[in-house]
Amino acid sequence: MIVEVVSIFPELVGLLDVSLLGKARGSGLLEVRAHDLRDFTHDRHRTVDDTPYGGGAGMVMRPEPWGEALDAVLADGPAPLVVFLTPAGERFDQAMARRFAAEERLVFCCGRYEGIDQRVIEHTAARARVLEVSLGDFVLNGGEVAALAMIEATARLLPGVIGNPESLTEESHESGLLEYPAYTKPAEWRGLEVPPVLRSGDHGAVARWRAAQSLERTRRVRPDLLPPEA
Ligand code: JDQ
Repeated sequence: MIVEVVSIFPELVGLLDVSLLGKARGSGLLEVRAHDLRDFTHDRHRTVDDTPYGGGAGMVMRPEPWGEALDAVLADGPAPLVVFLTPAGERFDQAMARRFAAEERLVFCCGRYEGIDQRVIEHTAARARVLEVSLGDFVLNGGEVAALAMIEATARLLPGVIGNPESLTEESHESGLLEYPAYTKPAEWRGLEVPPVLRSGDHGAVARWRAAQSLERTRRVRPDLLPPEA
């Protein structure tokens, strides 16, 4: 998979070099390329923003550098899915991560300030598959951190990136429920015991306990994930 990121902070993409993404990239399963939006400006100050039409606080990203950057990125390679990060987008979730993981090429467009002139999205949608996507219902200062989270969620689904395929299907959000609690040694720590069922050796009892814990936790903290009458 090829992932490209367009941003005024392309150095933030280097954070992906740690963790499992290091493995993914080292093995050639994933290639991440960062593009500096300012390389597509032509004025001495490498200006990317301007005041908003209609008034209001803050600045908006001008369309010309974005148009030129996307001309360059879209000029060659496989037809990508182009993702514009925005708090006003469709919410990212595990199902979307699965769809992203099935793509040959993804392009993440990371705005700053109050966002990108909407004509850039409209123009790009006329020549590529485009999504406007939000990481969640909170406001970041720009798209980069949201893009990094989505790239990490996507990359760990690529075949070969994680050694144990069971660890992907058994975890939170793949089952539709939250994960059951995890424990390791020692069996007693600071007066707190590991639940005895987990040390019983009864695999059926362990599976039932974990399923009950998942359901109880989901009801308590994320009832929105359950079917209406569950
Ligand atoms: C941008 C901004 C609009 C502040 C500029 C570009 N889930 C999520 N939260 N925030 C973002 C995504 C996000 C993505 C791209 C961004 C925020 N900003 C800052 C934009 C209103 C207020």
